[in-house]
Amino acid sequence: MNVHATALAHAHLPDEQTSAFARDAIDDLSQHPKRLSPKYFYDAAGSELFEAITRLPEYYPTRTELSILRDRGGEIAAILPKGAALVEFGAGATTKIRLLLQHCAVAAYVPVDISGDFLKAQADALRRDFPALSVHPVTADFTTPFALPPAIASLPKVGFFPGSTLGNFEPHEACAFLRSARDILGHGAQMIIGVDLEKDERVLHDAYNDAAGVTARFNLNVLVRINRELGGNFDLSAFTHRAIYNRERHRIEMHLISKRQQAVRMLGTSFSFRPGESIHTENSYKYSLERFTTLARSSGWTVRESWTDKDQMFSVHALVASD
Ligand code: AVI
Repeated sequence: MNVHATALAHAHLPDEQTSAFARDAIDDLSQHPKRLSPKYFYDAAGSELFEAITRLPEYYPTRTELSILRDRGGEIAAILPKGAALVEFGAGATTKIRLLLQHCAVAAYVPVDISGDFLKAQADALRRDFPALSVHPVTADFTTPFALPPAIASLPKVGFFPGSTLGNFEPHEACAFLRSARDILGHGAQMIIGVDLEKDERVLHDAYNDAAGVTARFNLNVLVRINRELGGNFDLSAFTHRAIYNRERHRIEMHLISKRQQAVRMLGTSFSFRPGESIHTENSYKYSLERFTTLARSSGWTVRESWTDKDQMFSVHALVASD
């Protein structure tokens, strides 16, 4: 038995999701350099911390994207086909889609998310507020292929992917996601996507190292989850949050840095940390308009139109599937 199988055999894992988390955590902490996947930030506490991040004075992306959707929502909606089905990849709160819905004659809305309960609650609220809209939630991991509801088969499709979640993908993953979205949406599809832009390093640094320490708590939450869900014994006070801008790779990197020499146990496996050693927890890629256009083109999409705020902090693009 290899180290991972041994650890899993020792653990009494309640469900498939926990065992995937266990496998990934053990694999990733066995790498050099150590890492953990950002997808494990988002349990209930992590999702609340992320919501708190979006309200921080230093964290410009959410409010800037909202201001673009508010100011240019009419223009964006005007280029969408009438009677279309809007398919939102990774639907969270419905604040952003509402800014489009109020301007356009969309026939159907398909929010796609892994969290079925949350989706259902959001779908019910939308049905109440937009009685003419047919809402078809799909519970699925939107990064892997999934089937669209048969009810929207004959409608023109428009993808919606706000929030610069694309930036949390490695460039090859971003390309694979955009290709897969094109395959799912089909011939003639369009897509509205929010992408964070490259900018002054100080602004980026502050957005991911906020003075109130919310991003630090968000980052450390992955260790809280390992302790609670995988029986880990991480001492949270022995790790510190660090976010740096990697200029060559155009990305913010988030790390958890070990303050001292220490050993941590999880699922029967021990991991040792040197003082200053990092667990790399997240990348947030920032694009120039040119680099995003190139990425879109190489993923089967053409940029039809782009909107930015007046300070060019954030961008929203309308893409059309290339033939
Ligand atoms: C979800 N995602 C787009 C956020 C970002 O800015 O990359 C996640 C985040 N990480 C730290 N702060 C916010």
